[in-house]
Amino acid sequence: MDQPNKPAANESKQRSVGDKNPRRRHRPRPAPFQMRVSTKFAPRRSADGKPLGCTTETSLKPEQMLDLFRYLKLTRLVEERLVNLYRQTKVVGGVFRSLGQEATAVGSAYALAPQDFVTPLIRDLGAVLVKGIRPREIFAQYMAKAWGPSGGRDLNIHFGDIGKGFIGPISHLGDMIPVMTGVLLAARMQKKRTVAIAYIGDGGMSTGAFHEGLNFAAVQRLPLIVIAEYNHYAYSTPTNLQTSVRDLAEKAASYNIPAHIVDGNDVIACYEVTKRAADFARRSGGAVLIEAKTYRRKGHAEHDDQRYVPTGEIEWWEKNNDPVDRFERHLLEQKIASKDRLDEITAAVLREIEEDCAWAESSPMPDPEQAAYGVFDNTIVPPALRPEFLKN
Ligand SMILES: Cc1ncc(C[n+]2csc(CCOP(=O)(O)OP(=O)(O)O)c2C)c(N)n1
Ligand SMILES: [Mg+2]
Repeated sequence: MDQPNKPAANESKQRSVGDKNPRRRHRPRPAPFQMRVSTKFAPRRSADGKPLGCTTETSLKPEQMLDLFRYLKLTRLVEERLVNLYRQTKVVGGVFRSLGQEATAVGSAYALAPQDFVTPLIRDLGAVLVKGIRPREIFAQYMAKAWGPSGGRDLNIHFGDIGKGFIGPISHLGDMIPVMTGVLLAARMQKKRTVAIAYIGDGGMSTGAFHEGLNFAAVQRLPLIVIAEYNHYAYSTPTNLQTSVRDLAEKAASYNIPAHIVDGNDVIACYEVTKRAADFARRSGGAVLIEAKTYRRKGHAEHDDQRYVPTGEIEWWEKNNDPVDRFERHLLEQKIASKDRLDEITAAVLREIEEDCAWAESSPMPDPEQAAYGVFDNTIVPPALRPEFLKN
């Protein structure tokens, strides 16, 4: 029988001699340091020079895979339409493309449950769409229209929808990591089993806010999944001038959290890795870092002519490692869908874009007076329509 005051045999061995502090006796010892980076779904070279496909190891059902295909196409084609609108000078501000890296945002966000949260960055439109935001909202937002989700107050994906689990990002890179950490702490206090993804670029990972946020999430064992997008550039700075680590996943060691390296252009691999991370996080395992290896085929925004990129690099990725081509090839080769079925999905996506873009274009621009509303809580403070001293 257990004797209440007698420590278990292994416990007494661990305790240092003369440790009289009863609180210290029961504190679990931190696990010894070990690198925990899984490379199970990391990029692989294609066997005998065959074009790359996707991983066949998946729990996804055929209908879910077609759903993923729809989201990939939707992301790419919504962005293509945004570029058209930009060239017609209808967009206010810049257009930021995720061309070539759509699978990272789509596959990862698809692995979450509806009650889970994401906070995407400019190159994660796919995650916004997976969270249920309609293309019409994106078009209206980019054109700063009155019917857009921020009513013309802000641009691109700088808006949110708490009900759909989408926390709008602010521009300051890295800052959404502590914000999402706070969201998860609040969820824990409310006894909710929410998991969240915060996306970050290779450049954004070098900020202080990133470190502070992830450190706190790790110490508190919060269910935060950080998806680090290794897309080779931050503006014009190549990643090797941005950080001295070879793999961004190595940074997990400083927080003693597990990490994965995933092929960010394989949508199934992105789903599988995030699903595993989400299950781990939800089981109270704590924070996880996922590094997605991908490539930014467009410049920072539409204005950027990419003159700093070595000749042939973009073309290589376009020809050999396009996430949409890879998935389409996979679906056909694995006989998950026929070419006709995929073409039908694409045609439906194009119809939706057509309809939603027309709706957004028909929206008026915001009424200037509206700028004064929603700055403070107008149930307490009236809108500051005109400062008193300007009234005469
Ligand atoms: C703290 C901070 N510093 C600088 C910027 C300006 N800025 C906006 S995007 C960007 C590059 C981001 O690169 P990366 O994090 O790799 O993301 P990517 O654009 O490649 O998706 C910079 C420097 C910013 N928004 N916030
Ligand atoms: Mg980058």
